[in-house]
Amino acid sequence: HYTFFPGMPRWPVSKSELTYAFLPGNQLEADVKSVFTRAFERWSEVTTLTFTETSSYSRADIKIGFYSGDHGDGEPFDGVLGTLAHAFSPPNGWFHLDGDENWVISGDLAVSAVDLESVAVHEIGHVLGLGHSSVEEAIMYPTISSGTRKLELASDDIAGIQQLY
Ligand code: TQI
Ligand code: ZN
Ligand code: ZN
Repeated sequence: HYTFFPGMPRWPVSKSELTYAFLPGNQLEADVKSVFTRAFERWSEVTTLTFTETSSYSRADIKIGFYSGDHGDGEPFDGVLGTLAHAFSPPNGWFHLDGDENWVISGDLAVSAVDLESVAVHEIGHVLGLGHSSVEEAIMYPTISSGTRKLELASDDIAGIQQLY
């Protein structure tokens, strides 16, 4: 079953049009950006929320960045595997990915490779206010079998997000 963060934080009702931006300096390829577009779409399809990329990092609601090791928020990344990414509860908007992972966009999930889109869909759930789910099929389940991709929201994820928004 789905959970929320303590106190059930969410983005304000007045803010259903959320913006996101990529950390200036990350210089992401178009195919990396389209992974995030698709990941956001999965959540906008089942809510009244919309997600639009903006070039203003400072004004964006959701701030996406790839970082290595200690990056100043008290939650350092740890190199290959271990922690892959983290996101903070609303209305913080920070969505950080471990730049040391062997991120895969499409194709072979070789040993130690991590599927970017699967992680993005999961972290967006956190950015929106979902905690972890006990349902194994759920995107918000806290672990994923290595070498697999999990992209489809489960009915549990949908019930959780529709309770919040
Ligand atoms: N990162 C953890 C996660 O996002 C960070 C975390 C641990 C966390 N406990 C939390 C975040 C409680 C919010 C609330 O879950 S992770 C997976 C999965 C991670 C793991 O790097 O371990 C995914 C990130 F599910 F595959 F194991 C994304 Cl999809
Ligand atoms: Zn961080
Ligand atoms: Zn998680």
